[in-house]
Amino acid sequence: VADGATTGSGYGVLGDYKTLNTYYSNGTYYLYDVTKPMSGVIETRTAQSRSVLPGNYSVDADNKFNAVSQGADVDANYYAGKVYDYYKNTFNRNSFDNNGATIRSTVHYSRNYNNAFWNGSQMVYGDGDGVTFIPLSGALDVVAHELTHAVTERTAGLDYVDQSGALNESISDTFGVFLDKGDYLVGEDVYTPNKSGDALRSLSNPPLYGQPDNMNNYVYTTSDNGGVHTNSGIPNKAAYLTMSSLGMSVAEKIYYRALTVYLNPQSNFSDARASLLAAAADLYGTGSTQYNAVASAWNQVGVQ
Ligand code: ASN
Ligand code: ZN
Ligand code: CA
Ligand code: CA
Repeated sequence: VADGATTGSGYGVLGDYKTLNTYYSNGTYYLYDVTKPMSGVIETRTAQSRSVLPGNYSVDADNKFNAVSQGADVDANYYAGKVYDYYKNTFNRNSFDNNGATIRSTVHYSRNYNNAFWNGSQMVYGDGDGVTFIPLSGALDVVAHELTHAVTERTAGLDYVDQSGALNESISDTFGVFLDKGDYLVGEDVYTPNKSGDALRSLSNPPLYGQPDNMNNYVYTTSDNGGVHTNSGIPNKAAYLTMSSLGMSVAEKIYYRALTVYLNPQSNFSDARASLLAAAADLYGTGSTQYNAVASAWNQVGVQ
């Protein structure tokens, strides 16, 4: 049989069945999606519980990725494809670099690793310890969060420290919500498997998970690059207020234009307000209801 694109199947982290774009070569099937209109591919590898990147290709002998241990591999590739499709279909953005770059993920990173990250070249996912997290690629909003770090890096380039870093985090959470429509929570699908209803963060109610939702409560700290995962609650609340007031399809247009046209590496919260207002003015006009909703959202979190 010739090498080439095939269709396989598998089960995700949560046990959900899905069809997969796979690739056949030399008697082996790969989580390697060549079906997108990009020059690169969407591929997934496994670190096999070690910390060496990028690791070995995720493979299967019969194109049925149905072992429980393959759930992380399946979802990393499937959800990376969903995020690619979202940016392409919504903004005509072709991969994180807008030039069709390969989207690579490595799963089963380290042991009991309760995190995921973009390392400047690829996404990396732990399996979690089974108490705080299950394998983190099992959540579309987490995958969207990590891949959006790559988009931010290639566009606004927000420095990962202090207010610009908190904006960087907030942009990733916000696009996670745009992609995983239906809730304002981040990480709920993979967080604390023994406790339902909770999440890593909430955009509608940041204080529920220890984040400020107003400048009055901004946290000054030297840990976490100046509290980037804490102070992101302030722009996250502004994003929630914008989304709930204008709807997702208007809000995502404003956010994407601000990210790609107006924000820069040194942007602070006040600059984010101005960038979103400039984007809203371009799209809908100064003083439009959309423009005024952005201004109101940032007023409510204490950013002028
Ligand atoms: N999961 C974290 C994030 O994407 C990892 C990190 O701190 N960079 O923000
Ligand atoms: Zn992040
Ligand atoms: Ca969510
Ligand atoms: Ca939970």
